[in-house]
Amino acid sequence: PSATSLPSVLPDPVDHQLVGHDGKTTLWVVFVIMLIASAVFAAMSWRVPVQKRLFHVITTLITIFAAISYFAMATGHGVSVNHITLRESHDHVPDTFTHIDRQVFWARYVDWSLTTPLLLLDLSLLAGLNGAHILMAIIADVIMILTGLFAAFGSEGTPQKWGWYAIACVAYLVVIWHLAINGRAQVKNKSSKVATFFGSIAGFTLIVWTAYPIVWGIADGARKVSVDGEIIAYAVLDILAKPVFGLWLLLTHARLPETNIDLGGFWSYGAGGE
Ligand code: RET
Repeated sequence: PSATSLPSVLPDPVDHQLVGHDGKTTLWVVFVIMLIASAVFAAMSWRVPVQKRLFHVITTLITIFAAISYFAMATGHGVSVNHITLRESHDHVPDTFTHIDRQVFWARYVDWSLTTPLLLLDLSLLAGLNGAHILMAIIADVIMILTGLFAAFGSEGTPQKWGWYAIACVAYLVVIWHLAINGRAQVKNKSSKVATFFGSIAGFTLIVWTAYPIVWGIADGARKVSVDGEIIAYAVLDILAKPVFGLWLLLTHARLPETNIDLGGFWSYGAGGE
């Protein structure tokens, strides 16, 4: 064979971007943190009658889902490899190809599609949003997570990846709209202490949540960060968004009786009167 045909005989180079030791350790550590947080939140609910446990139930479920998802990822489940082909054109020789095989932990998106609606429910109930606005915020949120999952597996060099990402960002703006605009307007009907608390915890949520699409863009999108770096970044955000958020919410709920909501009906059915 002539020298020019050699490149096509050699296999294209493949860059394997996989989880390493630090990533694995981080996944296990966060699993344990989520487990402890779930136990603490469940224990905090024992001191209140069942009718008043809605925030406890929602918040404990959030960390339980996260613990399950982190167990999956730490043991090597809930992960797939995204095969990316990068084509390089040259002037006088045939195009060459580089391949990247990067792990995508899809278990995250399963976690987020269940936990972010529950986090929104916590905030919506605190603000006193009506059912219609809660439903729209949650549906926009689920669209955001699922289109984000499609973006994570989108092909390079087609509108797939960044197209899905853009759609997810629009859905995120709808979520923010419901939380920041409608939530803030609605919470004014509650006591000023509740309004102040909602302002703080919703502001915290907005900052933490907005870091997710930024991490995604740098790590998954542009692949400027290793898989381990991505795991560590999401670990920090997940701890802020779930255990820290939950502890703040439940501790404040315990000392601010104005945050109680009258659920009645199904929630208290058969639980006995006052
Ligand atoms: C993605 C990528 C596509 C664009 C956008 C995203 C937003 C994700 C968010 C995730 C929040 C997760 C939380 C987890 C709890 O622990 C899917 C990353 C907008 C906002 C709060």
